[in-house]
Amino acid sequence: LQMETALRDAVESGEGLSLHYQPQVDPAGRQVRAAEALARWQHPELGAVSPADFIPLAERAGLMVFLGRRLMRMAAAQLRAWLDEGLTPVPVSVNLSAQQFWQQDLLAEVHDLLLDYRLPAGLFGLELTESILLDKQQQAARLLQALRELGCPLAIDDFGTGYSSLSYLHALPVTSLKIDRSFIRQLGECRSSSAVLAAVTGLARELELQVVAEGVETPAQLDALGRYHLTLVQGWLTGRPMPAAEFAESCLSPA
Ligand code: G
Ligand code: G
Ligand code: MN
Ligand code: NA
Repeated sequence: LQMETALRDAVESGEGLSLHYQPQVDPAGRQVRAAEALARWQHPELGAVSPADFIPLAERAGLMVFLGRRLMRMAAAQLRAWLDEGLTPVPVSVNLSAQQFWQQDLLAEVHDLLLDYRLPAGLFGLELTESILLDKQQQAARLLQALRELGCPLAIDDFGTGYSSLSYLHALPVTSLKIDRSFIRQLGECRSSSAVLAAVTGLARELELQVVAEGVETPAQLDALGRYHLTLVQGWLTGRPMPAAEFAESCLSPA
């Protein structure tokens, strides 16, 4: 309960909350093409709390919509700051939880944020898990369509772990699939992982979707991924999540 009170304070004041940025690089050139924004929270006494703990806590405490709004605005403000500094930012994607996706005014929220920070919508992406989209598929598809019409890139996160019926994919207007890191981890150990990678990358090509491989940790994994048609790779090997200043320094170039 103390944790919840502290989180409530953080959501209200913004204090202790930040975003780290993890590069997504093209598998050949190693050029940074995009980034995922990941929430960080520094508790006043406990120190760093993992998002794997405070995001579910925010959901249980009914704080997720407010927290998510703050995090989306932090990402937008950061993109605006980079543009104002004369840098060429890459598209940044923010994770959305189920509560955020199904809130009444997500579309208005994103629309307003793009105007407030004068951002090209192509820079502001969203990531959703399969499980969010499988629930109420038609409503989900309509909302995604409206977000696409704004121009935001949309990714399905942790792809392959849900109750994936591949047939629903063509009905969802997303721009990319992020293959769950469990498949990358098992590559070379488990034949079905390579079968999943081949199937997902093949399907993505047919549907003209981008594919991102998550959780690439070793040169051997990167090497093994070379035979699939991937758009981007993301993982500790090619870049850890890092504070904004460090990301700008090592990954962004002047306009
Ligand atoms: O950064 P890390 O890998 O520890 O993140 C753990 C989990 O928290 C991941 O599932 C990630 O998607 C989620 N997460 C991180 N940042 C955010 C955020 O800003 N919003 C939401 N809803 N989830 C996030
Ligand atoms: O659920 P989601 O895919 O949004 O979670 C992203 C999480 O994955 C972040 O918390 C990030 O810190 C973590 N992550 C990023 N790269 C790697 C990696 O190479 N290996 C592992 N194990 N985790 C990673
Ligand atoms: Mn994600
Ligand atoms: Na993921």
